[in-house]
Amino acid sequence: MSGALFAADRREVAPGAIHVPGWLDPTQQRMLVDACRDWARGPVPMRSAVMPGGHPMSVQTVCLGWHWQPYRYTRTAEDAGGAVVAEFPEWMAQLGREAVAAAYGDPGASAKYQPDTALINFYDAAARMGMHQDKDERASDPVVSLSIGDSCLFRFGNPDTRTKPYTDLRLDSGDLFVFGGPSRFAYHGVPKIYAGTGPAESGLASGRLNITMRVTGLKEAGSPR
Ligand code: MD3
Ligand code: FE
Repeated sequence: MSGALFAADRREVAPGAIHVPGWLDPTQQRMLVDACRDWARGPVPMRSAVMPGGHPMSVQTVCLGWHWQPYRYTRTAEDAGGAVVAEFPEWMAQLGREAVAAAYGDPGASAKYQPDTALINFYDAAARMGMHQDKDERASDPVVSLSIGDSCLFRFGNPDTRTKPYTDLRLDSGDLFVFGGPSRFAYHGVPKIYAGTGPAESGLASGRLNITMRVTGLKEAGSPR
């Protein structure tokens, strides 16, 4: 329920890492699925980003505001047809502020949260994401994560090593996770998708969608954005 401040059933998994199960209602989930389906078609089509070693990721990604490829952000998608990436919509920034409010219950932190990019990841039943840190951004503002569709095993680690200690938890359709403070640069990954567990009412027939909003801290000179 995105209108509420300081969600009642929030869980602090680690300092600054807050899980809010069932935060998005079914109507919001369906609206986001519909919007992501449009963005996946273009102007930059959803694709599997290719790692520097030449291996494509099993996850498929489309971006808003800034185009991410391992390991940098640009305005145009040189690795995916060359178009200028779709605008990061103000309604999504507002949803991000509501998410920060639900997680931290801090109106100040919520009001000043101005995400300028979203990475939209689609996982089929076989897709995985290995343990990694998100450090291509030039800002340390929180990352807001929204999960829709099939449930997954989410592995939340620590900022120092790719290995243990970590906390394994299940993320379900509608769940919110906010990663800020000391958790912003923690290692994390998605070792498994639980195929066929998503609710039909999300509008996603199969697979898992994850939307992460971020503050890049980037701005090119003379840009109107
Ligand atoms: C913790 N995505 O896009 S979301 C990613 O489910 C990514 O698609 C996963 O990791 C997914 O980079 C995990 C949870 C998440 C996202 C960003 C984080 C956790 C994070 C950044 C810092 C710490
Ligand atoms: Fe990540």
